[in-house]
Amino acid sequence: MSIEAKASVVRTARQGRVLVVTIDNPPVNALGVAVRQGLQAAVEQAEADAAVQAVLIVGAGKAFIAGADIREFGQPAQPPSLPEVCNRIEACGKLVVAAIHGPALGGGLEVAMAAHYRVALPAAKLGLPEVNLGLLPGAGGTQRAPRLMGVRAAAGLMLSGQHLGAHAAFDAGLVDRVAQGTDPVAAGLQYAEELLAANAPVRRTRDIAIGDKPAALAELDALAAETAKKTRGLFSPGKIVECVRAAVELPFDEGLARERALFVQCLDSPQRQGLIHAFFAERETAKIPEAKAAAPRTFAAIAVIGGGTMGAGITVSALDAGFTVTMVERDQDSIARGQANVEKVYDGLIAKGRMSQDAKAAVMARYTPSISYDDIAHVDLVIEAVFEDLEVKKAVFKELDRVCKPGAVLATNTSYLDIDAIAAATARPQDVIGLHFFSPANIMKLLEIVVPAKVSADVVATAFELAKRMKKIPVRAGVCDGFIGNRILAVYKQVADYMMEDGASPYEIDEAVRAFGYPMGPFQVTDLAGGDIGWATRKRRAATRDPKARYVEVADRICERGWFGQKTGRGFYLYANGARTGMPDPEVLAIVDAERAKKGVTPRKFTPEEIMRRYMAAMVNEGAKVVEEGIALRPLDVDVTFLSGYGFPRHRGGPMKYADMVGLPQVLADIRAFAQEDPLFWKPAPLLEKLVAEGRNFDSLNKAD
Ligand code: 3H9
Repeated sequence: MSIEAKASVVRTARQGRVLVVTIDNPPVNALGVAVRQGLQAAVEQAEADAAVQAVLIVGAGKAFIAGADIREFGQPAQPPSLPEVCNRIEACGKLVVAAIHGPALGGGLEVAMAAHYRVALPAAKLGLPEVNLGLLPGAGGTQRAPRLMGVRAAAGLMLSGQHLGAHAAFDAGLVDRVAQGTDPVAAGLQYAEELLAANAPVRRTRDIAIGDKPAALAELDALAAETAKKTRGLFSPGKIVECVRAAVELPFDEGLARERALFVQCLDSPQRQGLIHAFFAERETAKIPEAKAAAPRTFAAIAVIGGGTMGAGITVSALDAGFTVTMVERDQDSIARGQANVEKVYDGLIAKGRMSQDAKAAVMARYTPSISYDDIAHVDLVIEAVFEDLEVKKAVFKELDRVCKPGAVLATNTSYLDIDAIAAATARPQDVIGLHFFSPANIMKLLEIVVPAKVSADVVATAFELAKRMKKIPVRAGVCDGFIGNRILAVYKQVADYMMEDGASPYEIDEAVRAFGYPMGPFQVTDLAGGDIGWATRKRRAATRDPKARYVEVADRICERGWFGQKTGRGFYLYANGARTGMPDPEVLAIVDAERAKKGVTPRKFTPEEIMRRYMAAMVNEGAKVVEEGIALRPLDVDVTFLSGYGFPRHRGGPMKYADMVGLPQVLADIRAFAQEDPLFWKPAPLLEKLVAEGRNFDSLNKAD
């Protein structure tokens, strides 16, 4: 790093008797090595200059400091370390004030807590979100936060990763004052001058005593148990509680040493790798070729065709993002149901005290029900969410083509149908795109943006802009049966079926998948979604299925009995008296046994590890095919699809990152071994073979331009 670069990321300027230290390291003032060096040098400068009586630390741009530079983790450490910098700030013999006007997160808040006084402006956001990255606050945060805000509140802040606004931070004891305005230099200088005028002492957080230690320790015991239960399988939350315990039990410096040791353990954990991969991957998915090639079209008025569960969820998403929405249904009864579906969401919020009647009325004022396509001639963007049938959708698009103004974006929410064929039903295929929302659409973060052959770049850019306004995580996908997510799902679901027929019970499979970190196993998901949906798809595909391909009939036998899962009280599990958690069903096991007998299968045992090896190998292999065919732009797009739409455990980073961590040679060896039993199903993806031959991993493709 050159001297000029070091100088530019941390600037100092004396204003009267206050040395203003400005961190200017776009985009978020992360604490990279140059910033750490600059901060330390600024403190030395202040100590050495007799004209300086106080130091003011501020951030340039929108943030105070967003934390350590996450990109440096896993790289060789470069001095000074952030804990050293924080200690140096705290030890300063002159008053140090931090003025916070934006995000002060992780290491950023740790810098602020090492300062002697803190003032927050209205847009400040304070938090210790390291837990979301598999880490703990490692620059004194676990020792200083309990001293400033109390043991319970500090542990809560670190375990939740939540951000506090200026007033909440003041109430919590994290800041000393809330100032008005947006200029941290003005607010900070005013505060520093007042402190100097009042002869305020240098006040070090490390010197604050933690009161009532026995009570605090008892609270921590309870919290440790609760955390172990709630964050099942996660490494850093337990370590955070240990650090807070050290803050109570040990002198400050010993507490810091304990924090350091546990921080390094977190840093070295695979969970840290997985979670940081997820953080960056979610930001990368929006970087697509079309966004560079074209600007989004302007849009404000949206139409949603269909008022079922999906249409209503999309409508709520659009209303929440501030758009006007016209919902179109085929008749009065259907539109009444559609409107009721929308209102039900808001009424639920009102019942929970999270929305007022007035707020609901204000949102619903932007909603217009209609039973005529002619009412949407003015809209800028249409999202079709009708029955999943190609002919039905084509008919809708013919109507849209007839009524919509030129330049309107026409989107379909299909989850697997051929969007090129839908686009061909119109005279304007350049305006037609896929927007695959996930149910419930107002809650689920994933939005697969499916790009058909003839769509123009500005329509793709518009879809990404819509995702941003709706606070969704967009992933660009190509057209194929099931796009990225459902295509891969179909394959690993098949493997689950094979294992069931070969000897593992559905309950053992679900348990192994949950132990891996999923909230639910595949058979539980089937019961939740409704077995009839998959059954209909299987019947539809029966004619085109390869007669040589293995086909497991257990699910069909279950559906034939009318057992469609939770909604019918019975599926793979039994749901007695409307229970939402199912119980294993001996009759299902008998059906599985009968199918095995029919096929002449002698059941064998599967360990949870064997189950997951097959499950993941199938997922990764199909993921590699999806990347190779250009259905997903990069492996990270597959990762984000599964993290935000399919419950893949975030700390494992997504299926492709997981494969990288296991090692691609291992995954390929597994696939080749399984291929001995069923070569038709287990065909190694050529991309996987190529990467292994070249000694590369999937991540090397994420970095390629
Ligand atoms: C830590 O502090 C550990 C310490 O306790 C101990 C150390 C010893 N580093 O999100 P955005 C990039 S751990 C590097 O789109 P927004 C981001 O990738 C850290 N880069 O903007 C993106 O880059 P690009 C604890 C970072 O306005 C760009 O900045 N802190 C970092 O929606 C804009 O980001 C956190 O976990 C970083 N720390 O949201 C906070 N942060 O343009 C993490 C962001 O190339 N950050 N980038 O895609 C955030 O929560 C949000 O970024 C923030 C802004 C709220 C700040």
